[in-house]
Amino acid sequence: MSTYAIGDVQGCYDELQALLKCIAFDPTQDQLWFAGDLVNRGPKSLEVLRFIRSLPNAIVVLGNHDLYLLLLANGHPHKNHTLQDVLLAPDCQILINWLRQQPLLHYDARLNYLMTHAGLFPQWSLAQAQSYAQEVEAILHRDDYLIHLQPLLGNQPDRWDENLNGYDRLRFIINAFTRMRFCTLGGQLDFTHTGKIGSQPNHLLAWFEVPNRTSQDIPVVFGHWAALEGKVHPPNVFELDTGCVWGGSLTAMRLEDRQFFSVPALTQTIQD
Ligand SMILES: [Mn+2]
Repeated sequence: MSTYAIGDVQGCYDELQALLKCIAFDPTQDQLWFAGDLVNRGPKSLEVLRFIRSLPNAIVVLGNHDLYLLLLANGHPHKNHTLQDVLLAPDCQILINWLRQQPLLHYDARLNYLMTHAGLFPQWSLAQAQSYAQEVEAILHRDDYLIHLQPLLGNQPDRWDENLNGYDRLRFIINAFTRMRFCTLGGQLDFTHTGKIGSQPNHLLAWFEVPNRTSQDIPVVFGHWAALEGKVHPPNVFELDTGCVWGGSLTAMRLEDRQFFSVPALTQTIQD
């Protein structure tokens, strides 16, 4: 039995199937972890959702595009999406209700890996991160989650304070888990810079480069930051988004031995 963590699929269903063939995936033996952003920008989000939901034991954490789909499905406009097939599908609500039950964070104590979409906020311990993720998950699981969804999106506050409350608190938690890339030494999140390390202004660091990160001893698998091209490997930091939807590749990491597997993008899949 092997456990494979897979980066941002973003509707690249054909590449996902090619990747599973490449790793000789056996659904009765192996487990797949998905680092979020299952959908959007690519051509086959509907097929991706149906397939991953059908797997017996897949682990999924939510990414920012997955959260946008929850909003879209409930009538909120979002520009430049490729999610029309999901929205028009007869099983749209089934898929949406499955998606919103997925966590922001997954930690496997046996394997000792943490997975989130964007990473682990430098100031948080594992226990804090787990507890904060659960605060947001509890909202998404509520029958009335819809009325809370829209107020949860935005860029502020960009500094963590344990005393934050209400939507401000939940919004920071969501951003840390699903949108974080660069931040300051003091942990102020930046949502402007999305490029490679070195492309940012001097006062910003990749979240995993902040000195003395609280949880630097915990291996983290994450996606979201395609510009890193999966090439950045400080200790315990494993970025899996290799930009399939941008014409790059789709990558899986076998957690047991840290071996990587990639398949190239089959076509230029970007649609505006
Ligand atoms: Mn993302």
